[in-house]
Amino acid sequence: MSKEVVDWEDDGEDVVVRQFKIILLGDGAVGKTSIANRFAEDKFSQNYKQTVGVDFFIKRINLPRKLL
Ligand SMILES: Nc1nc2c(ncn2[C@@H]2O[C@H](COP(=O)(O)OP(=O)(O)OP(=O)(O)O)[C@@H](O)[C@H]2O)c(=O)[nH]1
Ligand SMILES: [Mg+2]
Repeated sequence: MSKEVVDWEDDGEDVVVRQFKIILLGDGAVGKTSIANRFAEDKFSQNYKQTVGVDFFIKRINLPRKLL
């Protein structure tokens, strides 16, 4: 799912903001939290802590306009 809004940088240049929501589903202990944590925060832990319910991660990526 993608939502598009126009935002403005401090320097007055307008930027396009696209929001994507990605849902990871799967069997327990297969690495869903780990891959999300690596992507969003570039972290990894060998300790297994079961996710109860759902968990949320947010990642913001700046791309040059020509890639949008
Ligand atoms: N060696 C190795 N271990 C991994 C990798 N990905 C995850 N693990 C380990 O596998 C275990 C389970 O990882 P999680 O990311 O918590 O798994 P999950 O799918 O979120 O599990 P639930 O929340 O119970 O559904 C943890 O101990 C992680 O450290 C990987 O790529 N390599
Ligand atoms: Mg998990």
